[in-house]
Amino acid sequence: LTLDAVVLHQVRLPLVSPFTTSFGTETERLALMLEARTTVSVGGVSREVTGWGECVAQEEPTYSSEYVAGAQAVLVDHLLPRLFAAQRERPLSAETVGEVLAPVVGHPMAKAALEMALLDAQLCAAGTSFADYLGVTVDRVPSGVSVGIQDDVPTLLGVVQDYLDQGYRRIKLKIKPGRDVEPTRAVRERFGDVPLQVDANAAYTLADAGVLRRLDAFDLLLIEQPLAEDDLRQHALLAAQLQTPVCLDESVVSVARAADALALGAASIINIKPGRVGGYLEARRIHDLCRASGAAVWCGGMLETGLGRAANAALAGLPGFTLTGDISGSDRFYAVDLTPPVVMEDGCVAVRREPGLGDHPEPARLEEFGVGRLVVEA
Ligand code: OSB
Ligand code: MG
Repeated sequence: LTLDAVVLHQVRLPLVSPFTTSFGTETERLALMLEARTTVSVGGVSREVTGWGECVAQEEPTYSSEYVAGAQAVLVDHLLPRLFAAQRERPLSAETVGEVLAPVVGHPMAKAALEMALLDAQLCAAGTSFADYLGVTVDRVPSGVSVGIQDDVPTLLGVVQDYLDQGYRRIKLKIKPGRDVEPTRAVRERFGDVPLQVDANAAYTLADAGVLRRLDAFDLLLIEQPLAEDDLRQHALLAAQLQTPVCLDESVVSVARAADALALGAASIINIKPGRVGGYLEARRIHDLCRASGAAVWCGGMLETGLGRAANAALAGLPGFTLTGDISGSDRFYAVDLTPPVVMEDGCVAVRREPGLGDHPEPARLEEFGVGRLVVEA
């Protein structure tokens, strides 16, 4: 495949309701969408094929060190020039993008978006769906929902009730210090044995072990990322003090870090987010490692549009994804999406079988929500 140009589209999508985590409240998502214009030769015939990637960096560097403007800068100044130079030596493929970009340290979300766009182009050219590429055989995956921190407990109970009425199969509550034991207790008492887990987004320290131990009373599936991203050893110490299984999100940025986390006992479960680990291919490697090690994984989300959401649903069809993922419909975040919406039905999201990773953004939607557009030619 030859990369002829990449168009970086920035869009601002309003959220249907504010989303609050321990690191802040979002009312809209600034999304960076990559349009890769490529030339692919299939059976000796050259064709122009467009592939799309979604960068899951957020506007501010609060979930991780990446952020939209930084991701755009590293793409334009460092990643794209490396791909353009590499393809003068030999053809590019999604499977070799990782190697070409490896000399640039960090920036997994920016790298992931580029790999995704090339993989999408490759699969569209071949007429292959991402699910078929992965060897996924299931036709749908169970759908869990991540519930932001609410103003008060009655509001939280109303929001959870609404998601359960819609059919979501698992509830994840965002927590932070002071908004942890009581909201979790209230949801457990009101909704009985609903599958329930919590996500702290790194808001605690080991000194908070006493509070976190109180969550053991609520029979949670897991507690996600209680401590800071770098605190692998501290997570191991904490896990030894909790009955609730510890799951890592922010800490796991590669298959190597996943192996470290499992070996240290820092986590028994891993939340796999393709953007955080540098792409869908590294995500699959983490899945394979965990499956071989007997550690459960599930697919996380980053408020993706229908494009990234569909790709996540396909990934979550791999057999090691034994826990319900944050694969709610994209309509749970966006009243109007860039793509036709990904929908939850009967508690599941369908695995897409059309060519590529997901439906491409509609030009009219890009126009409507666009706040910036930059063309970078080879
Ligand atoms: O920690 O899983 C997280 C969204 C943004 C940043 C971090 C997280 C989340 C979510 C959203 O929980 C899950 C989703 O996209 O459905
Ligand atoms: Mg998380």
